[in-house]
Amino acid sequence: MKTIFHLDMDAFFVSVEELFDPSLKGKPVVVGGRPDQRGVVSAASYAARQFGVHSAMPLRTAYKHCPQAVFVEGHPTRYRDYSHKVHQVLQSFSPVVEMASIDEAYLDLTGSERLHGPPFQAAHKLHAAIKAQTGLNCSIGVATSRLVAKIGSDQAKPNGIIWIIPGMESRFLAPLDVRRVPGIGKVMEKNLHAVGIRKVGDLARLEESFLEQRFGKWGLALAGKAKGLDAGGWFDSEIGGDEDPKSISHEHTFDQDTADRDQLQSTLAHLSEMVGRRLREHNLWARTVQLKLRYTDFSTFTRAHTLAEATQLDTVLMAESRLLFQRNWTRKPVRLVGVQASALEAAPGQMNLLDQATHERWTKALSAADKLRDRFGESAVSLAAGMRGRFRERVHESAKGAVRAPKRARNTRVNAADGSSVLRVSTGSPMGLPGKKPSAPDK
Ligand code: TTP
Ligand code: MG
Ligand code: MG
Repeated sequence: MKTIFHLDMDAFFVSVEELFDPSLKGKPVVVGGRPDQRGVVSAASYAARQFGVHSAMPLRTAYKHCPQAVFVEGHPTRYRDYSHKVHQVLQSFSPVVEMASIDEAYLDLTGSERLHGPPFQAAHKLHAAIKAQTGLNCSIGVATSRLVAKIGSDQAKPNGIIWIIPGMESRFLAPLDVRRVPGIGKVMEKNLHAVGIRKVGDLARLEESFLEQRFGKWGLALAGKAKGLDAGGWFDSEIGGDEDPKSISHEHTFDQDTADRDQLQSTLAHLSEMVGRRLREHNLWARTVQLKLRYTDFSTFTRAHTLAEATQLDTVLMAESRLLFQRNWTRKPVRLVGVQASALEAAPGQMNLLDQATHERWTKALSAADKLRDRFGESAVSLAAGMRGRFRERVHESAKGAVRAPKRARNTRVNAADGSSVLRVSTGSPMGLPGKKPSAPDK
């Protein structure tokens, strides 16, 4: 039997902002941008949540709900730094740690009783260590599966600990709304409601064969989940098993839809640059580059191209996304553009000698640029500098646990001051949280 911890930071972005500006404490605070901007809320303080404000809500709606809130643009580097700090505390606590997003992690503490004491005591120790070393509050769920631990930490919020004693999983889950189960989204919830299933207990009472017949493979996973098992998709794998992302993407939503070719192309250039930076950060090379265009009517077009050689160079990504754009843009106004790198490999592609020389020059130049960015911030250097596609970076994570990002600041979306752009690192896991592919980010 396993002992799994799920730890999630409380109101993470807001809490980090409070460390830098204690006057924010206790106030309704919204991180994500100005109230008149087109982007969405990244994080809301618990005080703001009382007015109905929540992550992923349009900023303008948040303002309607809570005009007295303090709106903060946000500081991506701070959130990454603190995520890193949290990760370090966790690593010093247990060798088996998996960051599942920028502010949450799973730990496998099976067999650690001699070191940390019984599970509840161990959780208290960890809770205190996080507070002491980061100044931040978190909540922890302890259970025999990841799924129940994750649901547990959610129930423990804010600043709490829940231990679901082995054997009590079903009793703990039964009274909860089905929506509390990771992997059950709005659509699934509706489908379940339609057949009279509202609580996890209702789900657990059903025959597996009924669920399978009705919802296919999904149904079987659901049956397992209702019993508190790590069933389906990403939950099946070991903690720390698959740390590499399956794709890396950045998106940008314009403040106003645009059909200006230069603006679109320079935005694409900048997005390519951001993707290249993440590839280098993760030591990955991409074989496939994908362009995404969303038009005014929300119709979304994606087209991918597979390269002869895997790359992590901004210049190659730029050229590819530009070509895809030139071939496919309908000239209608665009709401959102995105660049995604996938088919990720741990090594660069083979190159002929001529290419290799150019490649090496660029690799050197880019690594110098990355160092400058590490020191002076994302906007310090850009190939696309001077072009109209530049925008200030703002971190924004995608819908609740929707993606799983790799070792470092996984799972960040990046918004821009003049609209929003999105970085996603996803494992492309077909179902369930947190491996699920994120849905439309700018809805
Ligand atoms: P969450 O852990 O989902 O939320 P939270 O930490 O703000 O609050 P809670 O106490 O309920 O855990 O997300 C972590 C951070 O990720 C959050 O502070 C901001 C960011 N985020 C977004 O940018 N967009 C989103 O849609 C969500 C859900 C989170
Ligand atoms: Mg959190
Ligand atoms: Mg979280």
